[in-house]
Amino acid sequence: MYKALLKEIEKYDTVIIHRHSNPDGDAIGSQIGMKHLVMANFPGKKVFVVGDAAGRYSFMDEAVMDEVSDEAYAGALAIVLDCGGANMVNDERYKTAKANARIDHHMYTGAFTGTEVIDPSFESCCGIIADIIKSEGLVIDEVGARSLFTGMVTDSGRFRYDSTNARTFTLAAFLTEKGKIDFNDLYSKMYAEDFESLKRKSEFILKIRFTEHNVAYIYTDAAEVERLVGEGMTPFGISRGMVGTMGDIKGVDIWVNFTESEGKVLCELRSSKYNINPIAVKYGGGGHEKASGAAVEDRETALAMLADLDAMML
Ligand SMILES: [Mn+2]
Repeated sequence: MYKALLKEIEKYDTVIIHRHSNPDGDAIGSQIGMKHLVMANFPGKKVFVVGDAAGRYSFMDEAVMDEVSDEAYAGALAIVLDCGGANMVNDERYKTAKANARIDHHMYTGAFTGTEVIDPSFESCCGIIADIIKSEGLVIDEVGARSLFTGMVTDSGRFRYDSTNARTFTLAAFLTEKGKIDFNDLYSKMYAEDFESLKRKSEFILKIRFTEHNVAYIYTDAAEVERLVGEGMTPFGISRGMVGTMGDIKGVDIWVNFTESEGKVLCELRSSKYNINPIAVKYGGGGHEKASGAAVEDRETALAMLADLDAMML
């Protein structure tokens, strides 16, 4: 599986690396890591990274995206990272490349590029790339190794979630050595929080409610979203950004964050114990066993989803 991808990279002089919108540490980390994999092992190629701004991961080295012309795609290989579906990819031009490929760790829902390396047993896309480097005997420089390590940390919840296993630590150790990683420096950048955002979180903590069987949820309606957007938040920042406020409540095994946005209700589902993915899929969404999302039509549908989650606790 890895060799087919490396053969593809070999064939093209230009490699353009894509990932999902609203990038997390794994999206940016895998993108920069992949760029350095190509630069270090396939010298002479032009390598670009594209997508929306790195946001809170701007502290990472080389997290500024490239401007790439449409013409550059004509003879290029586009590699899509950390995207479970075609709808997740930022910048659709990956479809116009001479060839395309994908590396991903989300649940497999069908191929949408030419050469695919998909393995949902990995905690992160960065982990797969690290495994490619290690098992194929490739080289990686410090920036590449640090970027990949960062994505492994963020997507594994600092080595906490299910998919964390001995292989995760073996690969993390491999990257630690290659990247000369200073954990204190890296983690303080990764988890630094300004006071405004801390205050914001406290607002959301006060909005937490519970179903009969202890599913925690937050519901933010359109009027509140409008007010919060006026104060500088984004619907995505409310939806994805605030679901974690419910993550460590004693006695709560499932939690969900509902956010009304653009006539729909964004739903972020999480669990520390149960596979909530089938509920997300039932409502047209997807993701991982314990972290999934969907966008449903209205409040009524969102509450039906909440009832389904509550029924899981019976
Ligand atoms: Mn990921």
